[in-house]
Amino acid sequence: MTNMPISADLIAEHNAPQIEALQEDYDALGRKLARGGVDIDAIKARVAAFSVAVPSWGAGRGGTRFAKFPIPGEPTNIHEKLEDCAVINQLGRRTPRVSPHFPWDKVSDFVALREEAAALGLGWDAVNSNTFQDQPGQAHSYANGSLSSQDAGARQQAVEHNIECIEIGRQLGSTDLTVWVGDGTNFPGQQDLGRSLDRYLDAAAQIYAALPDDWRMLLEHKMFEPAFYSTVISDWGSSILAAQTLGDKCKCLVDLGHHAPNVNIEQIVARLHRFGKLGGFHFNDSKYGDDDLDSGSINPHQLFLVFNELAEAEANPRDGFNPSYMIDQSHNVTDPIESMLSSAETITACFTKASLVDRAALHAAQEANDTMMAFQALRRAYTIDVAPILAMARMEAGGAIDVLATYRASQYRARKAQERKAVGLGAGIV
Ligand code: LRH
Ligand code: MN
Ligand code: MN
Repeated sequence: MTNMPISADLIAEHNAPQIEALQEDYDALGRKLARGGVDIDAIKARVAAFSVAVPSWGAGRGGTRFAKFPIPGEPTNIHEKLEDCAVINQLGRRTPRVSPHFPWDKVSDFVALREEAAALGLGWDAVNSNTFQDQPGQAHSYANGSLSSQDAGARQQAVEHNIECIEIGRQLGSTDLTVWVGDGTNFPGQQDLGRSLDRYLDAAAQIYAALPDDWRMLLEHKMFEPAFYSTVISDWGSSILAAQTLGDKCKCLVDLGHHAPNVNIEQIVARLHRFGKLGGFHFNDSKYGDDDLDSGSINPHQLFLVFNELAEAEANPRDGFNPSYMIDQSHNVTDPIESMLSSAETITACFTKASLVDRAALHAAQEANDTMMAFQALRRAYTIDVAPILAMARMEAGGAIDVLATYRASQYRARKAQERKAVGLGAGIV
């Protein structure tokens, strides 16, 4: 790959003075892990094989419904977003796929876009449909819902959009369609709670029928927003019932921010897996609602516990356990590249710590009802600083030991500020 946005020489130059210290830290951690019977190189190999997708929309500054504060050099189209995603993957090495959102990503030639991404070392993850906004010139409004709307025309339009997303995904090389609808109500009595779900299921079945054999349909639940009284697919219960109704290729996607505060998300993960319906994740963190804060910035322990359930699930697979991982954050006050570099590192750290849990000790303590030792089995892994494993895996794959320092030294954003046109002001997450 010749036209990569960050020069390999710059990365190597920044790594050089840090390699000796990294090797020392790696060896010291290796000796500590070996005392517990763990081979650090085997863990590093797991890390090297781990990946999480980045969303195309995450490359831009998010903003809130009150305001958006763009930064100079922010990407203005899917091509510039891809370039930024390539930077994240070049430096961090854990994010080789991009998840697109339609019609937010304006594209004229999908085959050419696939090639453009491949030339940047990127592939494509789940395609996200959008029936929660009206687009200019659209025949039917989603003001009263999309897949669950009383308006048969709006439902049909939403079905057709999703089928079009599948067709786009086929051209890009994706195999998952993620469906999140904002459908719901703001007033008691506004819609019949049962019949709106019936309509959703009928419409979703038409999308399901259009799925290629090797594709999955991922249903993303969300408790509230934009609807504030009831939401059609509000929780994992509605999601798993819908997925079971639709068929084997339909699975549930867990966005960490889409639950009530303090909900036990790791238990939801275990439940979905138990019934073969765990399809994927949108990683982010939250303090109050769907805040879309950076992964692990508020509650990294919860993220670790989620990965602990995933490690259990991996050891006890059901129905082709293969969850898709994606970051879904809104970067309002940081450079999105820096946030996603940092988040990918946090997510990978939690994955790594979960890999270090002594499962035999955990299970033995659970069997003996030894609560404290069961907890300690988790705690021992959680408190290990896995940074040297992550950095070594990155460096060996051509990435940066210190991703943020190397990114800043590259002056990438400043260079883009010279080349790219300015983003307009305004509200909204697009
Ligand atoms: C909804 C959501 C969903 C959308 C994205 C932009 O809150 O999490 O995944 O597609 O935000
Ligand atoms: Mn999401
Ligand atoms: Mn969300």
